[in-house]
Amino acid sequence: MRSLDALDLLDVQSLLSDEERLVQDTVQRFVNGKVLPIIRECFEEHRFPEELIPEIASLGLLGNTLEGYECAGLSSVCAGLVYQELERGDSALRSFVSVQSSLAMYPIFTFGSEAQKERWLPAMARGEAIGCFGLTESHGGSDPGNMKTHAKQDGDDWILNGSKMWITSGSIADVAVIWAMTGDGIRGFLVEREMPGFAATEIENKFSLRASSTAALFFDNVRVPNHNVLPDALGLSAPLNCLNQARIGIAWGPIGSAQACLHEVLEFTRTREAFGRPLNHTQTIQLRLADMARRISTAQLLAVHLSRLQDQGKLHPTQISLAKWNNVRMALDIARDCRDMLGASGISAEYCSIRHMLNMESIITYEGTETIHQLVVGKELTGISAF
Ligand code: TGC
Ligand code: FAD
Repeated sequence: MRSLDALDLLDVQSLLSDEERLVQDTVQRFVNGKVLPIIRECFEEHRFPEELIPEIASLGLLGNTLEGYECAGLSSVCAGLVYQELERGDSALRSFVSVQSSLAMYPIFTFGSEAQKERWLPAMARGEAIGCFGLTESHGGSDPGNMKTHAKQDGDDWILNGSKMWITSGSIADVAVIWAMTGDGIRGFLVEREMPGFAATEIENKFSLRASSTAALFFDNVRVPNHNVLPDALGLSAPLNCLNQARIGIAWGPIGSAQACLHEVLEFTRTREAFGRPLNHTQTIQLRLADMARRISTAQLLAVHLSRLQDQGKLHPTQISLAKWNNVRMALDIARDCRDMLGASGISAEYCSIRHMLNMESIITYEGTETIHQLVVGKELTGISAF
């Protein structure tokens, strides 16, 4: 009997088109050749590998699903496979591409004026301009409708005051998509790096996503011209719409992390001996490995189905919440279990499981915590908002 691929027991590969496999193979080669050799050092040094941006851009990964403006126009499944492969390397790479594509370029593409699109999108697709997305504030990210950052019109300009916290790519961004309360409701502002009164401070000493840049942003009477306001974004639904895009990527990415951990622990338990036999000869170890394969396989099927629905224009936000919750929980549990199965070695950065485990502690929190997504599903089932 033929043997199955341990990282794809249900042969999800067979559900992919030739184009989808080509995209996956291309990013897989990039991650193997350029990311894996340096990522441990980046994590230890608390450094985002900015030197990879030109190649990420040349592969067409920035603004990957957008049409025109030098973007690749990929399907949702292709984009998902991109995120899966990047996160197999490290969540920091997926985070960077996800923020640039879904949270900075997407709102400009969807809510921006033609002049804003022409100015920013081609440069962002080429990786020559970096973007970030500022929604969360320090007093609480789960309830963004309660934001304090505000903007007031002053002639042809807006005066922006407030702050944002935990902003991926915040300190390397040329343009920040900032969501602020106005007299009419929440609006999106394109705040440029050099605007007087705008400051970004890198958040140091993170134990998670150490290879990612995360910043606090401050706005002290920043004068933003009216032509930098996103004309078609009004209300909380605009940033939440962007989050839908990014959360689909997060349903895919952690599959890559979980596969990396399982791959590592399969090799370790094959060669590590205890009580006179390799670990993988014991029932408990096999049971744990089998459970990982079960959970990865169901997450893969879920992700493919979710993206096919999106490509058909049939995806509902609650379905995205269910998938983000399920797939991140899957990867966090698997990374923690792999860390344990590696014994003491598992606490060393020589093995990737602890890095993925620590990263997953951010992924389960950002883009809506696990609890928020559970409550979204609860609301769908009961009709009652229990936030
Ligand atoms: P609620 O009253 O339910 O809704 C307000 C308006 O928004 C609409 N809406 C949505 N629209 C699009 N997509 C969705 N998923 C939507 N959910 C709701 C809704 O229809 C309504 O529209 P309208 O026209 O009637 O005004 O809002 P609520 O205040 O009760 O909050 C709902 C809740 C809790 C689900 C929402 O606030 C939420 O998702 N909270 C979590 C916040 C979050 O995810 N923040 C992420 C920040 S960005 C980030 O983490 C990036 S990490 C990036 C990386 O490094 O990869
Ligand atoms: P809180 O909202 O204060 O929640 C604290 C706890 O309370 C959580 O366990 C939560 O689930 C729980 N809770 C909240 N409400 C309820 C309720 N009603 N019922 C029960 N429990 C509840 N944000 C951006 O805008 N842009 C970014 O680029 C970005 N990047 C990030 C990068 C990293 C590495 C991290 C860690 C975060 C990032 N975030 C970003 C912020 C992220 O979106 C928020 O951390 C997240 O939304 C949760 O907000 P909070 O941390 O303020 O937690």
